Amino acid sequence: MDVRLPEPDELGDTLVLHHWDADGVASASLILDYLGDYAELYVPPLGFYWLDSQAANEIRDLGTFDTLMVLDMALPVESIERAASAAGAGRVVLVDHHVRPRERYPASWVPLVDVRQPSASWHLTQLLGVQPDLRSILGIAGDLGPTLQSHPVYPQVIEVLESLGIGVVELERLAELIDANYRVGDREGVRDAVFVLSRGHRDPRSLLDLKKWVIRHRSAEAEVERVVREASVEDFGSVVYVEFESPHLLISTVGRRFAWSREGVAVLVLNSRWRRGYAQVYSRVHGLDLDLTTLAEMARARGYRAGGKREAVGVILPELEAREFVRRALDWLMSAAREGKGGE
Ligand SMILES: [Mn+2]
Repeated sequence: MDVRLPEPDELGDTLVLHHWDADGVASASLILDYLGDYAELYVPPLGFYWLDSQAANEIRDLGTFDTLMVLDMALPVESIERAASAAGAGRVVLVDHHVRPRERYPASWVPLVDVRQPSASWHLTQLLGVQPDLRSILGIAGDLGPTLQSHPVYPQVIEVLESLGIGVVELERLAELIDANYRVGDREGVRDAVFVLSRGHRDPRSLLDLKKWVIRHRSAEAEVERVVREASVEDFGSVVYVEFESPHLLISTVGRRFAWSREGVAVLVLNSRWRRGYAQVYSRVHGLDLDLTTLAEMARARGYRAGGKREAVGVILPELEAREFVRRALDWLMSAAREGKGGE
């Protein structure tokens, strides 16, 4: 396939819709270098992997664009169509590294999707043909987390770090500081982080001391501690059920904490009151051979948004239907864990 990133004058006025995490923020900052004044940024409602009519209205309010560019987000095709139509954009460009369900894109779209890339920021650096900088590797650190050092791209990350005079620990800390904006639910903060990075990426040390990020990060961590302390926990042996309430995006952090605290366990977590009438459900196995994608299918069959992989899945569903779904999910997990290989 011979698809390339169109030149700025081919793209024209471009609305850049980007993911809220460190990779999305870093990628948005990189594209600003390329598009300059032709770009406007849009951060979708945090934590929702689809666009509703409210999002479409927000996009409409931003004006009219020639191109919609979607960075680092595998939104459903209908959501992207909805955004493009709200923006009046005739062209759609996808820059991404997520695995997507088998779907066909309209012929006018430019899908620059490469699932072998460690991050959208690294992918974009190559598409732009520029020297990798802090932003190129920030997305990698954010997305790969603790697996960064065993990834084939690691030597190239080190090279960039050496040129900047910082180490891996500082890079990981910086990705965490950027992520703190979305974790506390600060959408403006996510958008602002793009500009902060654009101004400060040559001086990473100054970013590490940025007070607003440090404070948000501390409050995100404090909320995880509170939730872990106050959650109601039911221990069924190989299945653990955890329930709490928080407006923060932290369910996967909490789920990992519980899952990694013992061997051979399936954890089911419910955030019973999240945002806008929605609850979140998250499940993760650790040292237990269970395929959780079945849970995601159960959720989708009920019309809920769900995604994930074999070892971890997430579901967003109406608050009022959450307990009923959780009961069914627990039933399934218990019988699957009993039949599974957990008892060896
Ligand atoms: Mn990414």
